[in-house]
Amino acid sequence: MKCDGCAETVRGALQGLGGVTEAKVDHASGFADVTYDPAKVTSADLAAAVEKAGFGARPQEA
Ligand SMILES: [Cu+2]
Repeated sequence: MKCDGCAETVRGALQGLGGVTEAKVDHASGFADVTYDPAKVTSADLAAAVEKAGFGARPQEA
């Protein structure tokens, strides 16, 4: 991710998933902070959505 536009693309991809209540993406650090319902969506689903949007992702549990 290089700019806010990228962060916004990733944020939109994450928030488009069912079960995601909040997604915060910081292009400077490269981290996304996602609040989601684990009964509806998994971290692997989140990573897949980010990859589909054209970015790399590596799930990291809080
Ligand atoms: Cu960008």
